[in-house]
This record gives sequence, structure tokens and C-alpha cells, in this order.
Amino acid sequence: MTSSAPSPTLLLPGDAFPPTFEWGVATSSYQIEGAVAEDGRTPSIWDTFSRVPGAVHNGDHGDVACDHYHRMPQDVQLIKSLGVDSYRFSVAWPRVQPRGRGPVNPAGLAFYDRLVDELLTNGLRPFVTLYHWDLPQELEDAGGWPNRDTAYRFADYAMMVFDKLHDRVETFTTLNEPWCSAWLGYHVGVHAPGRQDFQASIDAVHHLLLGHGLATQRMRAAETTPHRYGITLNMGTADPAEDTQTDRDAARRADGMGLRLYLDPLRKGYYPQDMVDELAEQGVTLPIEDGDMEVIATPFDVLGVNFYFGQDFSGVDEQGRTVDDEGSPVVRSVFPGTERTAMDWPITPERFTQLLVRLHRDYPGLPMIVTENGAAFDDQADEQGYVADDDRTAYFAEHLAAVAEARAQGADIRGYFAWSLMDNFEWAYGYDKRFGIVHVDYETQKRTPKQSALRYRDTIAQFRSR
Ligand code: IFM
Repeated sequence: MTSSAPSPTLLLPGDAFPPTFEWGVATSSYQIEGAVAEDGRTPSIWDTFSRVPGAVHNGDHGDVACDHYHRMPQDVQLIKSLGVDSYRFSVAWPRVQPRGRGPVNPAGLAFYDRLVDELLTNGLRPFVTLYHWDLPQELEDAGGWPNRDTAYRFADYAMMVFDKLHDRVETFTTLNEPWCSAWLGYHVGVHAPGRQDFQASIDAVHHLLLGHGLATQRMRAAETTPHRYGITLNMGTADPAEDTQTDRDAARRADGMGLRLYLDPLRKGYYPQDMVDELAEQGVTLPIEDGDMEVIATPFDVLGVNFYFGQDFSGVDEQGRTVDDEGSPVVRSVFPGTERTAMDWPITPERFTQLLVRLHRDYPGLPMIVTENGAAFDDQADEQGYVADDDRTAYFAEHLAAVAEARAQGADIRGYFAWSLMDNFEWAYGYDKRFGIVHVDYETQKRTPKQSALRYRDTIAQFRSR
């Protein structure tokens, strides 16, 4: 750490987090690695999508990103300097299995082999995400996640990673935020591959979950020592904007599409009936085949929770209508409060507690790890690259307090990973939105821990020394 800026610790109760609590930082492959054409890597859907005019802010792409592929050992030192236990990273499918089919690419897999060794040598635990959105382009050309075959391709690829790393990696999570892959990628079209087809997005939901189940079954069957398997979902809260039946229905629908459509099949083995009925009313069906629900409900060990904000919902649009142009019920998001991040997302730490306690209540017996939480703000770096990010520092303080409160209310939360280790490619927003606790100067690739990183380091140390 180079800065002499003050770095006060958080005011949290002394027993808020036990010494066994897992502290970490998180990233994903396409957002930081760069080196998109090296060592046999082939294009992913994000390489293709970021070249579509207008798809990504400023025409940005991940060709270089944070150049992590070439700077990995120094980045591991940076992670170590934060005093965390674990590093959550994702593996790029098109590096390990170019084109998404056929044999493993040893040169691509070797990068993650080196990364795992480097982490362990430095006393850091690797926490692997197998899929954080970089689907090999050839699989998209063959239909992408709406195509059932992609689930089986994913399980094959997962085994390539597992076979190589399972002797040193304990935790394998399958998917990061399947809602984003399905909804943003195939329905709204603001994420790769940029399609706008509601039926295709629902097909994608089912095949993503199927891929998760298949991969989990195969990894567990191949293990020789116990591992921890999981999946990461992005979740918020959905409350009625006003205490009316219309708004309660809108909140139920939002919760159904965003949370229950994933967690009910994963934990209960069936899709929520109210959502199945409403999809049917819109002529959309889930492509379930015999045995699928048993595969999807394969037991797993940890739920990764990515939380950014909670929302209220109204069933009435600005024109006073309750049904939209397509004949669907209106589900309008109304942001609570007034404080916003640079993403224009509301700052709602109390909803974080609400979510975690609700997950504990509605899906019992499932340990949770916060696999992402953080915020983008309009950082002003000084000449040394240091950012005195009071806003982000406060965001982390409030959200860690919210996790502590959920634990105090009984929620089984075993770890917390800050999003993100460093500024990186924020998907359709390009490099303008900075989520890092470490500032990246993209001209020089210099990394400088922000105030929030120093505070996070001190917070972790505070609980360690108890
Ligand atoms: O940067 C993303 C990450 O890739 C997935 N979860 C949300 C983050 C912030 O938008």
C-alpha cells in the first residue's frame, strides 16, 4: 500500500464475524484478462458482441482489459496485500476448450494452473467460477443457451477444469448470475449475444440450470476428496411500491422472474407455478424433458449471493396503464430512497439484510457466501492514482453491517467477496464504470489501492485479531 490516507476500521460489533468467516475479492475472466487471441483462445460471445456498433459504451472491448493474463503474479501480490483469505475468479471457457467442443487446450488451461499455484504459494484460497458469461462463439452459432446441447457441452468443459484443478481447488461454482445470461442476453439484448426473444430466454434459463446440475453431478462423482459445489445468483428484493393488490402482484412477478424461477427448481425441484402459468399466458413454455428437474435439483453446498440493490415494484406504468403494449401486466421498478451509485442503482443496505434473512427462511439449510457486493462511483484519482472514495468506503461499511445484521438474525452466511478487486470492463458500460477497490490506470496498467481497499484490509484484520 502506498497511500498514507487515513484508513479507519469499521464500527461493527466485535462478534459480527467469526475468525472462520471467509473474506475475499472477486473478478471475472473477460473483465480483466485481455490476451483474447493468445495460447489458443478463440472468441467468446463478448468478443463478438463488443464489436457490434453501439452495443458497448464507447466501443470498448476486452482485448486488453486489465492485462491480467500477463500480470497475474503481480496481481496475486496485490490480492495478498489486502489480507483476504480467498480470491474468486472465473475460468474462460474459450481458453480451456476453444470453440466449446473437442479436446482441452493445454496452453489455455495452464494459465489457471499457474494462477492456482501462485495463489496457494501466497496463502490464498482459490474460489473458482466456471462460467461468467464468456460462451464460446461457436456454441452461440449453434444456438447458444437456448439450445439444450449447450448444457451438455458445459458439463464436459467443467470436467476439463475440474480434472486439472480439483487437487488444489476446494470450491467450484458453476454459473455466475444465470438471470443475466438468460434475461439480459436473450430477452432484453443488452448483454451478449444481444438477442431479443422471450421464448429463447426461457429456454436459456432451463438449459443453464440443467448445465449447472449436470456439471455438479459429474464433478461430485469424480471427486476423491470432498469439495464444495455451488452456484451464484444475483438477487435483490422486490417489495410493492404501494400497499395495493396491483403493486403486490407486480412485486410477486418481479420476484418470480428474478429469484424464484432459479432457486425453486434448484432447491425444490420445480418451477414456481404462478410463473409457469403467467409464462403460458404469454405463449412461453419451459423446455422440460423427463428427468431434468431431478438433475437441476442436485444437492449443492453453498449458494453464492450477488447483491447490489433492492427495488420496489408498481403494477401501474407512468401512463396509468396496468397492461403494456404486448398485453403483459406492467411490472415497473421504482427505486427506493434517493442515494444512487454511478450506475444509478439505489443504495439499499437494509434490503441486503432483508434478502439474506428471507433466503435463510425460504430456502433453509443452505449456507451462503456473498460472492459479489460493491459499487461504481465517479472516482477522482490524484496524480499518484489514489482515490479517496468516501462513497464506496461508506457503501462497503453499510453493506457489511447489513451482512452482520443478517447473521445476527440467524442467516447462515459464511463469507463475503468484494466486487471487484480492481476496475475492469463493466460489460455494456465499458471501462467508464469503476467497481474496483483498486484503481487501474488503463494507459499504464498501474494498480493503486483506493481508500476502500485500505478500509477493507483493516476491517478484515480487525476480525482476524480477535
Ligand atoms: O461487473 C458485474 C459482474 O460481472 C457481475 N455482477 C455484477 C457486476 C457489476 O455490474
